[in-house]
Amino acid sequence: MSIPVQSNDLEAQLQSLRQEAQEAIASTDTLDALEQLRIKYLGKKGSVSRVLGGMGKLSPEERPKIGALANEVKEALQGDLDARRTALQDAAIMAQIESETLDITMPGVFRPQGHGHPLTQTMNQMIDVFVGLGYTVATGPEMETDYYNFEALNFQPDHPARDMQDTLFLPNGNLLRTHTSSVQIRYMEEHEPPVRIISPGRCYRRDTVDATHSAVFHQLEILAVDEGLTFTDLRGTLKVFLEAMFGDIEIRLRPSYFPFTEPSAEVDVRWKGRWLEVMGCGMVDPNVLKSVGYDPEVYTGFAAGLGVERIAMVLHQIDDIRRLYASDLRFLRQF
Ligand code: 2NL
Repeated sequence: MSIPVQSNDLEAQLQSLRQEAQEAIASTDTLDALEQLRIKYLGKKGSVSRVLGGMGKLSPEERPKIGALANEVKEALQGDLDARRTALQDAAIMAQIESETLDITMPGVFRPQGHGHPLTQTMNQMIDVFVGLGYTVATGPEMETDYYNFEALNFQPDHPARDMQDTLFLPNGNLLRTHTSSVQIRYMEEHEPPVRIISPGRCYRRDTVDATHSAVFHQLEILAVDEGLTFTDLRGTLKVFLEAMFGDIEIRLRPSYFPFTEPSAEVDVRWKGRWLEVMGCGMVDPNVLKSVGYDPEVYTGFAAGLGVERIAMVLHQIDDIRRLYASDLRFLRQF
């Protein structure tokens, strides 16, 4: 017969266990170590369970007392573990906040603010005026066929612009577009009137470079096709456009010639006391309308074209076209 376990012994064991565990919990400073303590004291095979294992040897009267004490110790330790866990987690968050604090009073990294190139600015300004008038921006390829660059635009086979001296032809038989009219031909092929488009873009000519000529330059063309459009509509549209660009100025139209318009005119603006030629224009030649499948008995159209460099040079009093391509910041920063 085994000697009955004294309830005093178990009580003392539980009390000292509680004491020991509470000290251990209080001095733990990592969550991992805390978890190890939970396993050690409250786990299935932990210290408290081990003490309770001895209860079988107690007398029935003593069991409830020890059982109650064991539960009390368990709950107390669980409470201590929870409180300690919360404290450690809070401390970890505080440490993280502390280490990640952003000092918004620190001076930032200086990034110089750039701006558009004067050519781009001029181009955008012009596009804005026409978009405001309800025009759509059309773009197309810079490498073109003879058909889109010349034939559809009513250039005769022997027209001087088709000469190798004037146009950059490519080994594959194509060419670099000499104007953006080709874009408008492509657009008309795909759309029925009414047409209101502008075609801005880069063009190429076999020019010897000097103060006013560049082999690469930029054009903006304007095209409207509808029933009943007249030369008056053309003049009115150009007046609104040129006043938006140059301010309150007089304009003048002089007779001229283009293969793709009839009649044709050069447009001058009264600028700083002189007449300055700024663009060409005219009524779309019936042959051009026919080549895109429009009936010239039903529709009329007006068109105009200008060199963006020229407009930028007039507006900003730039004396040499080459300054626009030299990427000299001392020049570009002025705009
Ligand atoms: C200039 C003159 C002009 C056009 C361009 C055009 C386009 C089509 C049909 C008819 Cl699809 N005309 N464009 C018309 C007149 C003048 O440009 O001096 N450009 C720099």
